[in-house]
Amino acid sequence: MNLAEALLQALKAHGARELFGIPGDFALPFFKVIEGTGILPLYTLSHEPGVGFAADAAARYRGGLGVAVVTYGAGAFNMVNAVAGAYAEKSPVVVISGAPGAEERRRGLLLHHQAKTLDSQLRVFGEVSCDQVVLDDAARAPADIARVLRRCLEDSRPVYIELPRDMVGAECATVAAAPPSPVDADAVAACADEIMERLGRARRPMVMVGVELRRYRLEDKVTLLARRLGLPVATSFMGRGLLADRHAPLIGTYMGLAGDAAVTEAVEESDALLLLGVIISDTNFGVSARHVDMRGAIVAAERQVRLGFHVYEDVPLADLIDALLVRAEGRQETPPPPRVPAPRGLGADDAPIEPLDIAMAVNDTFDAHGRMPIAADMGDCLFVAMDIRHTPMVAPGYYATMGFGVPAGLGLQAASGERPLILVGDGAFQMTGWELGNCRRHGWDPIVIVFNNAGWEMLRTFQPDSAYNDLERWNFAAIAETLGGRGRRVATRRELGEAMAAAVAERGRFQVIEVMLSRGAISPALERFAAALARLNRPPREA
Ligand code: S1T
Ligand code: MG
Repeated sequence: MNLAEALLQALKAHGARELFGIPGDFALPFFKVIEGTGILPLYTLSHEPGVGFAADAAARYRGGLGVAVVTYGAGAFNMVNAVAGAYAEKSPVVVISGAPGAEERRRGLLLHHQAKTLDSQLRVFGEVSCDQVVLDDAARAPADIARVLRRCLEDSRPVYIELPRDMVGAECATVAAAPPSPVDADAVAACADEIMERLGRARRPMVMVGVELRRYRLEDKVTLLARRLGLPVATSFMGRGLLADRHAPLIGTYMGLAGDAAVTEAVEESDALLLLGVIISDTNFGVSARHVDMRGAIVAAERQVRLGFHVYEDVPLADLIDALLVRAEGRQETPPPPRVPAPRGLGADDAPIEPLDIAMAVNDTFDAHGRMPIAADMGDCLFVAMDIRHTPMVAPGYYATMGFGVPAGLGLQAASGERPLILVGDGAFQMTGWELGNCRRHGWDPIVIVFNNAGWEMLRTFQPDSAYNDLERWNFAAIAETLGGRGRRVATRRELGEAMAAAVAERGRFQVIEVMLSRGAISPALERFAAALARLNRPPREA
């Protein structure tokens, strides 16, 4: 077997189910093997940021490997931002880049696509990945590949594989999966005992869940654990969409001053807040009404558990959850509380559309036709998503990059086979919305709601008096038609409801519903978020 086939077989054996990529001359030999062997299906897109976002979304949705394959230099550097977002938000993306061969490296010429040195790219990706390897030795390659793929899955972070083009055909042994990293069973037991003791004597214990639950496929187990322990559960802002489909005792999403007051009170007044797989970030905790006391919390993430002033190392979240389940064995499961109903019943009238109307239209559609997985971009569309019924969702809730939404929705459909709903602002659509032009050849048909408020509205909430936040009103509905989809511009609530029904009814073509919003119209959630930030960032009053 050659090295390229060994790598592809290893990716498949570790759970990868597709590749996203754009070829280039340094990667052509590898792409030829991809096409010739058919070991994994290849979806090419138009621009490498989209390749990275699609691979990231596939990884998040599956709780397993997403794979992005690009050429050296111009291709790989184009994708750094998407991989940085995957790193920040703990998404297990495998980046594979073609590269110059040994002979051409020695020739002493500056090579095309080269930046500062031939190793610059490896150094740059070292900053957005948890492990890296250059496959320049066929004898070492199987062990190197096994090592980085294990790290990718165990750390749930991107890894970087550089594949020199003269190594693709090198004879290579099959990749044997590396054994799981050692776990300190005694530490797991001691930690679980201490947590149970802490929860047992607390007045208001509760759980907050974050993205690691999806990454390590722990949603069912945590639902069972919360029910056995009788603990209410909130998701972090980034964890929105977690525990959807499950009968978890879910009380909502924590957004501090910007969120539901009852959820905020429950989280911030808890005297034993168990954080499972939550990223301790400013977007998850930055707008806390009262600073959440992390010292008093139990923070289980990144293969360690912090309790008060001490840390248990080498305690993977999955092992901890299993140990806690054993200790909660036999307890009477508490039924989930009644769900806070999401806003529904959009009026069929000629009133102009407000952002919250979009959530109502989506909830009505989900009620009538079933839920869809959601890919949301950065902007007010992400805040509107907080008022949409709980459903699996991928969004850049912490790293907060624009451009994620459309390619991520395509990655969702490739990975899940389900028709996704994409929420995207006009500014973000201008960045990567064009990837919709690839839907027809890949058989994708997402429904895309474009929030056209003719501006970078979220920035306007931070800096209202800047004119540069105004954008021209592009005609995204017309653009959709030219890209092979169906486009509808809607300005009233009646038109929005009708467009949603028509979009759901047509399969086989992507649907763009361009919602005309007035400048300055923002969702209640974004309004609260901006007000909270302003309040928290207000300079301390002079004494
Ligand atoms: N560039 C990229 C790649 N990501 C970003 N997050 C930004 C710039 C900064 C930024 C925001 S929100 C925002 C920008 C430019 C405006 C988004 O405009 P649009 O997509 O139309 O959505 P909406 O009008 O609903 O705001 C965040 C704060 O960093
Ligand atoms: Mg906008």
